Amino acid sequence: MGNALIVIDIQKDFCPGGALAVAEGDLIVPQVNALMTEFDAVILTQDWHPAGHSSFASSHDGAAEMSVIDMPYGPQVLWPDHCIQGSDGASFHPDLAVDRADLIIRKGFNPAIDSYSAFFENDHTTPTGLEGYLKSRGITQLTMVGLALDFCVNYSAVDAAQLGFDVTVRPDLCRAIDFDGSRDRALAAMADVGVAL
Ligand code: VGL
Ligand code: ZN
Repeated sequence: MGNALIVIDIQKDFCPGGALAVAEGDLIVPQVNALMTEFDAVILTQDWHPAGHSSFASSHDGAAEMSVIDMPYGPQVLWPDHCIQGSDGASFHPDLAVDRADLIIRKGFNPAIDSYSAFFENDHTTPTGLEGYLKSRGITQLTMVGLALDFCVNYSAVDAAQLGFDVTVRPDLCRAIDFDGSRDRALAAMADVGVAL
């Protein structure tokens, strides 16, 4: 039985000055680095979209950023272009202790489906492989930190709890986009499935 720290999307584009900046996103980095020493495994996730990704408003004629459209897999917020594969904005925050990571898992590379969760794409069925990695290493306890609390952290934590992991989210080591009440809704959704906050 082991534990893992899952560090979600602490990338330049989600920090102040980035394409989809989360307020104060950079402030959590020193404490996240310090927390890494307390875990058997450290896993980083990296939002990693091809140019022209279907989650970008710019890929839909006339669509406004932050509007919501219906995709075959459900509603999808249309984001500014962000975390394009190989771009500077897709790289990790320069102070994040990347060398401590056992695994870096990339997500959102399927042009037609967004992937907030570290476990499944937004169709809720296509796996990323992270469940198998953790289970084959005997890891049962997960702590999650990072960006953004109301999107990728929320979806990852809910999926992990539903897969049977023992999940803790540290809201103090996360920051939210907080779009239209999404922060409060995310906290309620995580509590509902038994995520410790
Ligand atoms: C995220 C929106 C789009 C996140 C990623 O990391 O929370 N949010 N892509
Ligand atoms: Zn994204």
